[in-house]
Amino acid sequence: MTFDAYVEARRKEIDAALQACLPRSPQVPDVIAGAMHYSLMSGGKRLRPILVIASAEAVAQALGSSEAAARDTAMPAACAIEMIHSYSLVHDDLTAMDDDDLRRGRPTAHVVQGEGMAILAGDGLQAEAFSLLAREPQGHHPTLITRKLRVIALVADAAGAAGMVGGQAIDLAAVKPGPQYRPPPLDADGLQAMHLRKTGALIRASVAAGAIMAGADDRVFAALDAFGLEIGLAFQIVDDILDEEGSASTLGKTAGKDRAAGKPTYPSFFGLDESRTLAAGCHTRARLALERAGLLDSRLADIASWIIERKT
Ligand code: GRG
Repeated sequence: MTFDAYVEARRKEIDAALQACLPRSPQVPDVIAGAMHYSLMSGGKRLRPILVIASAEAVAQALGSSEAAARDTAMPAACAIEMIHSYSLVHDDLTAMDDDDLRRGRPTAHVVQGEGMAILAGDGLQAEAFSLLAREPQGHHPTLITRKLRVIALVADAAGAAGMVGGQAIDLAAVKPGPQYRPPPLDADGLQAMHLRKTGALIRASVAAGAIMAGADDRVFAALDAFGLEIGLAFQIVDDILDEEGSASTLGKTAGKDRAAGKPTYPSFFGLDESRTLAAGCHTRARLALERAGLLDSRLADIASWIIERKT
């Protein structure tokens, strides 16, 4: 199967699983079910859930176990992480944050539903994600329960103040400092730390969650976690580059916003050429990590190239 066909197949499975696990009326009021559906089912790349699944498949490959079974076991984590990602985009687009009116080529949630309902849709998606992680896959076997608990803690850390929320807070404080709080300007290390948290943490957690659900041993887990860290950082460096170079029609969101807002980004610190070199360095280290796990021939290697060569 070509890589494009692989991505298409996984996307279809993930979209079907997301559709099936979204809460609906009468379990939840129609109005919030619709708002959550609008943002979750709006055709994103599904990079993070594909990473969860590909990581689980890679571990199954290393263990000589069933890749199909690994996919099924990892699917709830894949859906939960996509729900958290979607919530973060809804909240990031709010006027109090990045103030954007275009996302995935469509009007943003608060433009369609109003600011308050968009906040609630994000809150609902986040809570639903953790409910799903706790519920699925069902079973009482201690190994399964241990893996699920590990994933819940890992995803909570990646999504919370130590991860995505923390990174977003650094970003927000740099662009819109509070009336009583003005942080010191970021240096290059601060920029990297912000990116590792804001975007990197959830991507890293995607790889780790798939590995845990598929039963990776400590050696393979450590290598995959190092891989996740590198591609998480690379993703945000490439995103910064695309924001400078892209157009709204290709990106599906407003282009050139970072520079206009005076945001700290890789191109604003290092210029475009050096930013590309830094992303390539992450790619090299990511591949070395895969090599350590004996997984250089897995789909994870293709996904790393996809991130680096991304045009939209
Ligand atoms: C609001 C707590 C909170 C966090 C927001 C990640 C983030 C933190 C905000 C997103 C801001 C942003 C656009 C960052 C650039 C990197 C990024 C996450 C891009 C969007 O991810 P893609 O390209 O989106 O995977 P799709 O639409 O394909 O899912």
